[in-house]
Amino acid sequence: MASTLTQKDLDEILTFTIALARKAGELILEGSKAILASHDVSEKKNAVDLVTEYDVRVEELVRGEIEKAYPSFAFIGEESYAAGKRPELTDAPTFCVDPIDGTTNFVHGFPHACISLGLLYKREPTIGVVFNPFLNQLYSAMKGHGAYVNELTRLPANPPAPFPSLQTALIGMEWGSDRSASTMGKKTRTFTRIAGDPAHDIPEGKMAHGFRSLGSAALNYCAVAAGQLDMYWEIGCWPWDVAAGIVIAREAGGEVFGDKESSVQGKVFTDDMLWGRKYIVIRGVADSPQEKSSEAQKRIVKEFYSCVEEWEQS
Ligand code: LIP
Repeated sequence: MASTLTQKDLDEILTFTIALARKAGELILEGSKAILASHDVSEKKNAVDLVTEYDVRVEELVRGEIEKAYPSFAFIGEESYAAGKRPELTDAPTFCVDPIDGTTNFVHGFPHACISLGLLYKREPTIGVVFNPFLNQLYSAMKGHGAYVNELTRLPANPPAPFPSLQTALIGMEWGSDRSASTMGKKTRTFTRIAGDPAHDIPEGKMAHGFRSLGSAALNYCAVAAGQLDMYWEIGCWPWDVAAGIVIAREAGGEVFGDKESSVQGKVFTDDMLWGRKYIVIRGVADSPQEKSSEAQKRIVKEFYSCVEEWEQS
């Protein structure tokens, strides 16, 4: 296949990727039964950065199918990266894959784990497919062509609500794998500012409606795309956690931003932020006579980042 993709090529790639996600889902379900019986779990960076043989087997399955169908495409995968592969990101079509996103959930039998298959084209997140086989929920999107759940329901499923402030927000937040005193202090102070009650001794508190910690970055993006979460922020994810979700969220009217400095300047996500490991995604917001959706999203991100103490992820 030529390195320049036509719309027909992209349509075929999306169909292939959806079928591949479902095939990988079968192995994930098989692996869940096996791991819940064997409890055979390994550690990567530390005791909360988990991996199983099925993370590796699913990635091998997916990589093999991609190499057969699209031998000229590049491949970035979580477990290949962990094994030392450091592919350079180029303009070439590149699959960016997390074979099991939400491995901790997978290990515990908590049914919020998925495969995340993103296609980067000219470094842009262009196709995204996220499949949770435990709940049979498949999210898919192509840049400029909308986002869907189970291929039929366009996202967001309901008209986007206004987003007056953080006070009305249900926010995806994760504890991640960096549990050092320094990082935990910044996380908990950030969480306290966002959830705290300004009328009860937390003067900068935003008293947000709440946090949800699903344990899967990709599924958090899908929840934002579906309008179930208002936003999701995390420091420490990798490109394979977010590549597919960025397409799905954006095609559902959402917007993605990067670190505090760029977000406060109103800069939306660009491909140079892909390896930045600091990401925040905001759901679509209804345009109003006073404020367009994009303006509301930038306003919310600035309000959010006014509460954040950032750290550099190891
Ligand atoms: C997970 C991410 C999640 C993060 C976890 C973990 P994995 O990816 O999706 O957002 O909080 O620490 O990194 O490791 O399950 O593929």
